[in-house]
Amino acid sequence: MGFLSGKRALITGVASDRSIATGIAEAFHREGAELAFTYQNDRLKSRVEAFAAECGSKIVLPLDVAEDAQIDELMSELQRQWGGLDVLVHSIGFAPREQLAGRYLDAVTREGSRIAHDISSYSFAALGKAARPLMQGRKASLLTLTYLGAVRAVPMYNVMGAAKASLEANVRFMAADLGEQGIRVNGISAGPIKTLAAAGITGFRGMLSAAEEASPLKRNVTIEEVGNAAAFLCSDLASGITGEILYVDAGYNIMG
Ligand code: 0WD
Repeated sequence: MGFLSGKRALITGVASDRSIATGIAEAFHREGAELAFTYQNDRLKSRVEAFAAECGSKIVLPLDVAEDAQIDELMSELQRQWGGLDVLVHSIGFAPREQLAGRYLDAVTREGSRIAHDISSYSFAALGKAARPLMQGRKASLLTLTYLGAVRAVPMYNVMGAAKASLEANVRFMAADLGEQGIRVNGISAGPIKTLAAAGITGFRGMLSAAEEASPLKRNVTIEEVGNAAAFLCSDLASGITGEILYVDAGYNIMG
């Protein structure tokens, strides 16, 4: 019996077989969780449906986090099908491509900043607000994915750094808010991994090789490693941990 058996988990952010959310879903499935998935748009629908089937899941629902109505509809559907929710994984990030190149103050605009913060940070609070009634009376938890650019001025990460800093603050405020109901909220700060979202960051290959050279483990991390840490954080094994950002980055962040 896996350490997530009996847990019903919603996984957002599966966009390809390389997505971090894919690694998380695989670890959750292995540990016995029952899964539901969301897809951002019709282009991704059949891919997510095929992957959900591999995980023994039939619940695949649309979700564009920019749309409040879709968030409400998603939660109503989960309430109808499951009658509650134990785990929500937020693995969603976006900034317009031109924001993630060149110097910060040259690239950043009011609209670029608004979109990055809305999709990458506020959406976690929005999902937490909407999921709260479904999580009542369960040992529930929420998890998001963040990056070192939240706390360091990583070149080209630009406005996503500001959005991730806001997301990490959301982890703390949401944890403080939901703790009384026994709901935990955490983040994983993952090292660079080659995914679709990462491909949009200018100089991403440089980030990969820098992490490989300078991290204590002298390599990059995998979606399987992030998945395993996520499974732990969302399980009752982590019942004493909330409001935390756990680095899964081969130790890169500790190096001077
Ligand atoms: O190096 C990396 N890959 C790292 C990623 C290091 C540290 C953190 N992260 C974070 C990302 O910032 C993001 O928050 O992990 C999370 C997942 O990212 P990923 O797995 O690297 O990227 P990807 O496979 O592209 O999945 C992100 C998905 C989107 O994919 P595309 O490529 O189609 O934009 O987020 C989803 C979408 O499926 N997404 C949305 N979902 C719902 N509504 C929206 C939206 N409006 N926008 C993007």
